[in-house]
Amino acid sequence: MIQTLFGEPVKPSLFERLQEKIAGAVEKTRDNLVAQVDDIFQGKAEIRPELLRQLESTLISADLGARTAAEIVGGVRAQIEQQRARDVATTPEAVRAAIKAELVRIFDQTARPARQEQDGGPFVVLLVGVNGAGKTTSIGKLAQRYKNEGFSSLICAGDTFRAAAGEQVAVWAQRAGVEIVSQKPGADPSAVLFDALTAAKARAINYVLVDTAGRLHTKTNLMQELAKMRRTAERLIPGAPHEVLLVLDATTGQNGLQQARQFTQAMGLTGLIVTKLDGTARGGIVVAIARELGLPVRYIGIGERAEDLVPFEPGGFVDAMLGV
Ligand SMILES: Nc1nc2c(ncn2[C@@H]2O[C@H](COP(=O)(O)OP(=O)(O)OP(=O)(O)O)[C@@H](O)[C@H]2O)c(=O)[nH]1
Ligand SMILES: [Mg+2]
Repeated sequence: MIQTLFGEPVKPSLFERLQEKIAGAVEKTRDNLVAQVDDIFQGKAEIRPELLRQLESTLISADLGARTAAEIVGGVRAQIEQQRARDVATTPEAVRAAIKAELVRIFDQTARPARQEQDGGPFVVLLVGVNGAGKTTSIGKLAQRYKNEGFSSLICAGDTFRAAAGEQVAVWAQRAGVEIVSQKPGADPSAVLFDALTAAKARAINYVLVDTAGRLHTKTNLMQELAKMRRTAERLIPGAPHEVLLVLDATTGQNGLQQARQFTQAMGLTGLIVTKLDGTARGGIVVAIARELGLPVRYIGIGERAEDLVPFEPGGFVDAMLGV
């Protein structure tokens, strides 16, 4: 915490508190990565090719993926060469700074503002993903976030498949104090969505948050069900769904990439929510996914409480991951 001249602690700003939370969540990734990077380069007068090969393996073990790791190492190599041309010795800190610059560049390439044109109707956010990824929890957290920001939202209980899903999302809705539209178990999710959008339009609600049942990306009929929900939204509200976010569990590592590809094909994803970054040493997956899919990460999940879904900010995330 920052101290003033007279020794009174200054309250950390919202940004600082957020940064602390993110740093706490990616601690394992950071400890692994930083220790290994320092180990590779510490006390080495010359950065020889085998050191860069070791760096590449380290990045791959943090789940950045082979292609992303190779790209980052390429960027680092170029920076080292530039320094050598200027007769500057390369320190482990400089290598870390070079890695950071590469990571931020990768995220910047995927940056894309959320669609805003709404024609006065609600902003519709659809969450999709495999079973247990964190969709329902993220819906609840988003409802709470929008509420805190002074927006109204309505939850569409679009998971009519899993028996307890409706109750689970209702608990979140109640906690956040937002409305929920649901039907009986087994109902057509598109029908629930139709009701939810009609209600939201009539009541001039700002956000409709649509929960969906978890599904394997390989199940064609279930992917078609999602496509139908998408068409329902399109028909009722111009420009909807404004966001189709794939919810990915960070702990599934590279497997998440394959899921993401299939969901992208079926659903025209606009972005990602990466959950369960707390307690995994595989935080690098966020970079790999953004890089491979060219999709922006909108939010990251760093715990199970309502406030544990935070907007993704590349610079802050990379700082937290590399401990700079
Ligand atoms: N630690 C941690 N747990 C999370 C996070 N997000 C979700 N969870 C937990 O993951 C579990 C599954 O979350 P759900 O939100 O039910 O997942 P879902 O995608 O809706 O699952 P299905 O509806 O079965 O497909 C719950 O126990 C959540 O509390 C996170 O960011 N961190
Ligand atoms: Mg769910």
